[in-house]
Amino acid sequence: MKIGIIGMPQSGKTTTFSLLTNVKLGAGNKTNIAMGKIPDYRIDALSKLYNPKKTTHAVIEFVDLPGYSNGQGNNGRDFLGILADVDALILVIRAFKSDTVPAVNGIQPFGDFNQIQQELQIADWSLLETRLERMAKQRNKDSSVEAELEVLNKCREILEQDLPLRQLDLTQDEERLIRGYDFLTKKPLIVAVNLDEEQMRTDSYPEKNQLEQDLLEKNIPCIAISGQLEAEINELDENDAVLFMEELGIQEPGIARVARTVYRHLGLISFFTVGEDEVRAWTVREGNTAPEAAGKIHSDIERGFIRAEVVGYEELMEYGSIQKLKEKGLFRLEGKDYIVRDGDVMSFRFNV
Ligand SMILES: Nc1nc2c(ncn2[C@@H]2O[C@H](COP(=O)(O)OP(=O)(O)OP(=O)(O)O)[C@@H](O)[C@H]2O)c(=O)[nH]1
Ligand SMILES: [Mg+2]
Repeated sequence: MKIGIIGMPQSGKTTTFSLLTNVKLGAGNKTNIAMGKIPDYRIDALSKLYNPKKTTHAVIEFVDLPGYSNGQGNNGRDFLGILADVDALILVIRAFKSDTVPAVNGIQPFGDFNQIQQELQIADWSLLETRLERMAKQRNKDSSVEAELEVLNKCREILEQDLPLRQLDLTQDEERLIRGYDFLTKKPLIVAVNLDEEQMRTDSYPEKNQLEQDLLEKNIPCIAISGQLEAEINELDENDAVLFMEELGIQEPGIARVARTVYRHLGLISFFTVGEDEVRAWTVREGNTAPEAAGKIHSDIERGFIRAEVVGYEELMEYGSIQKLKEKGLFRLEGKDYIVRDGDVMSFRFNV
């Protein structure tokens, strides 16, 4: 799972990347890649319960990209090549005011959103046109391209209406036909608006209503963050951090919500393994079966899968131990067709 972080120059992409991945970087206009933890109160609570030697969160790979430069140079092949490869996009939009950090087009969050959206649509459009031209030549020789051509024409209609391809309802078969194209406006998108302290306190920034309304209509999650404040919060010890956040009227840094929203937006869920050595979160897709979950740990466990021992996170926290859950009849043995639920605490019986 790889997530690209994009946005206008000097919007706070690298700051966001550093917060997500805990990798310290100076400002700089280059591509950075690192793994970031997905914050989860459940893994923290399980870790307190078991006091293991090691606690391991679910992780996602984040890619910090250079900023758009109003179509000058940066949107070249390298840039688009990296973008084609990611599973989802975080778009960082600048709202913060600063005398020292220049904003290319002034502070206009909705305007910036529209511009980036346009750029992505244009990239998809040129990909589509190239493909359509090539297919027009193949057409009389090969009839199998007909179905694909039909879907591509649907895509063209959407782009011609100035809309992202995400808005297009396709059947599974149709999806399969165009999966290989890696259209940018088909990728799940999450918007992170980067606010300054005053905007955070007053819960307001320029063009807020327009932006939020538009994103709501497009079903795109919009999360307020504050790069600078959250970097400061990171430097504090836990008690001071809590006090500072209380004072700001927030329960947790926005960045934690960004990470979790990306995770959920991609249809990902966590199951846990617990013990004295390690408490660990594992990532599976919604709808995955118990053997598929076992396969995340080791392919041998998937191959030799016999049964999964399952308890729910909530029940485990309520009763405090798996032994108690056995006594209460809340301990389950599940077979190979079992669909994993978010928060399942599992161990596997297998033979190899
Ligand atoms: N005042 C203020 N400054 C910020 C905030 N977030 C980031 N900055 C500053 O803005 C500058 C740019 O931040 P970066 O995170 O490097 O932005 P970027 O989008 O990665 O920039 P490029 O990669 O050059 O396009 C840095 O000097 C940051 O310290 C914020 O919330 N408030
Ligand atoms: Mg940067």
